[in-house]
Amino acid sequence: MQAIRDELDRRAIQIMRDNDRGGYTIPTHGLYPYQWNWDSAFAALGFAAFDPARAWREIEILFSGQWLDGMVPHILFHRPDPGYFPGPDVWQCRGPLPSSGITQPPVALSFARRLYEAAPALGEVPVRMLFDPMRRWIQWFLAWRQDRGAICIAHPWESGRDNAADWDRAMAAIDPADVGSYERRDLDHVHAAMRPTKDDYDRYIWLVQRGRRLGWHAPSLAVDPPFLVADPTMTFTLMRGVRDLIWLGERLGLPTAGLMHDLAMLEQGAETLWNPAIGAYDSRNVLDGAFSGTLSNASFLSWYGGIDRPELARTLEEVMAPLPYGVPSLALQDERFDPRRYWRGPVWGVLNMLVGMGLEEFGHPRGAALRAMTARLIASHGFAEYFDPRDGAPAGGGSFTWTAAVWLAWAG
Ligand code: 9YW
Repeated sequence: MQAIRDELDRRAIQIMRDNDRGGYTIPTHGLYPYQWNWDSAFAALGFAAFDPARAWREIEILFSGQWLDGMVPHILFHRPDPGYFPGPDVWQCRGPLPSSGITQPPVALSFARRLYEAAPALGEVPVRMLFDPMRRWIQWFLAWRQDRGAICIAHPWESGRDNAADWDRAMAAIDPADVGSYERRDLDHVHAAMRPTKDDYDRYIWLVQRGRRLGWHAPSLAVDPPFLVADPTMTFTLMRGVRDLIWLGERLGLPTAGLMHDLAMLEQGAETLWNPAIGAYDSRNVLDGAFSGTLSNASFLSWYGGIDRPELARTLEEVMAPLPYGVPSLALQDERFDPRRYWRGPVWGVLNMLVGMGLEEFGHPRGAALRAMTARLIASHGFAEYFDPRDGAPAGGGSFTWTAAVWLAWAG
């Protein structure tokens, strides 16, 4: 048993090293050749297991792409690579580094606390340097992505759950007829049955074109937004991030004024995402007020955010009962369930980890069970991007950084 664990540790470390581009890590070779925001935060946790200084470097480079208004982009295009679409020429953003014009779930805020706790002497200088940039990112979310205290996405890519069923109705309201022609590159790397559809991509690109037209100027983008959905992923990861920043600030004597108020607002916002019809947290379309009626893996992030809710534990039991490897990105019972298509059914190590960590912190036995399931999944099926939730078959890209990181930081 120990020999198997050691071998998996070795392979995970090798994947992290192979995907290291000198201070930042790509998610996987080929399909995703740049630095992605939340992938990088997971990568930092993975590095922390064997190279803590390198872990901080990952977060520092991520924040070196922060915009003047506080946003930390979802992709940093450090070096041109024609293998990914849409690249920097399509986004046309003017941050300090070439980047996308949207953000991703701010797990980096919380993982910074974890890095610090693991090695306080090493972490003190980076935390002091990053504290103000982290606060400014939080303020950016509250200024430009907030509705009734819940945090919204202005593009499906922002949630990190690109083609989740949560966005179906909000996406259907967009008419992308004038999107023009473009060439997808993801289908050169992965079978179309595992990827978002053309209808999805037309709308993803149409939203990018709108952002570009408006110069990625936040106040202009906020006028008549064509897509705005309050999302449990964003709301709970930011809530957790604010809690962890308060903890760091108190520990190091850094200014936390205002953060308690932000936290209270996010807690109220989370209430607006509780959908009694499904007994879980749900996405809410800000433009028409309707819930999406979707039980996803993000529906169970409230423990990670710091909120325990007994009804939710019952719903989680029902969703996990028929499946061996954890929380699916869409419940098996949902008629839209599609076991290989990205965020419409597959199980993802990173989401298992966030849900599981939250449950463990509240002492729910399900947390340890989820950790064991994730370990079994990776041990039997490798370090894939994501997995079929029924039998664990690997899917999407291979040798994936965040799956390696989940093994090193939590499951293994
Ligand atoms: C895209 C890199 C990213 C992840 C997202 C995932 C996918 C595709 O891959 O996004 O083109 O941005 O949905 O969560 O960060 O692994």
